[in-house]
Amino acid sequence: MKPNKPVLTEEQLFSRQVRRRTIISFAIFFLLCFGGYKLYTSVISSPKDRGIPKPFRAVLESNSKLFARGYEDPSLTKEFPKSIAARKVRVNGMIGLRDALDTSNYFIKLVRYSDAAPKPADTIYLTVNDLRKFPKTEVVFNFKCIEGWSQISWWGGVRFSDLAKKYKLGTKDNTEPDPIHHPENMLSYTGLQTPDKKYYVGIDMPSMMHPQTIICYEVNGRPLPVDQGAPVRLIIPVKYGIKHLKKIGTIFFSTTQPPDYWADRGYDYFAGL
Ligand SMILES: Nc1nc2c(c(=O)[nH]1)N[C@H]1C(S)=C(S)[C@@H](COP(=O)(O)O)O[C@H]1N2
Ligand SMILES: [Mo]
Repeated sequence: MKPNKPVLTEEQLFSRQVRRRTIISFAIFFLLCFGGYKLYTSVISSPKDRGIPKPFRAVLESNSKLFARGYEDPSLTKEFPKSIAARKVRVNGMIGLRDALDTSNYFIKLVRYSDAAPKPADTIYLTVNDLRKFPKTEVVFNFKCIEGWSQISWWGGVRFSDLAKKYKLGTKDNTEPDPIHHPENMLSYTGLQTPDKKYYVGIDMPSMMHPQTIICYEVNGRPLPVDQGAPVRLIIPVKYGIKHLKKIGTIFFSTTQPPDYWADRGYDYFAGL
């Protein structure tokens, strides 16, 4: 008869298990150390590419690609895809929108600058159809109201700077504006008013000439509704909502700050973002 295998006590079983696990842990630890060491030596001794080991060069290059793609012109307001623009665009502020206007027979008045006006300043009258003849510029940006809400919305119209070039606006001598080469010839401000003059804003000329500033006749690809400023409004993404005057009646130019509805009531004149 064979002797029975000795029966292990619970304590013996437990310490055997601990021993086994300790050995496995150490084995994994040494394997990882060895792997790390191998990786290190293989990277260090790998062929070089312009002075540094190839794997380092690869990481460097993928980083630089990432940052090249992420670069954005800091003078432009961030834009978004149309697909995420709000379908129902929020309406806020109805000052100057009350009187019914015949939008089919609507003219924006562009008043040319004339200092101290010995002769009356000349005025250009534009219809929405005139504006539609210019290249359309669209902007999808986060519209921010000073009251604390914001919304990504999509607007279309004509760049104010395109109008200014065509009609020679915004300069002291009524020649074509060239803010980069002849900043001294630029007037300092543009003023805008609703047809009833109840809402009015003043805009510094650099913001007015900004490439994302548009004389806007569309929202979500359709003509502006009345409460959004039909037939034309200002969209000026570098400013808070208070400056985006709805229902433009008159646009004029000045060396001094034009009156501004919310600045008159204690808000910052520039309301920049
Ligand atoms: N004519 C006119 N334009 C206006 C206002 C206004 O009361 N009257 N409110 C301003 C303010 S405070 C904001 S936030 C925006 C709102 O534009 P929305 O109604 O298209 O959202 O319009 C601005 N333009
Ligand atoms: Mo606002």
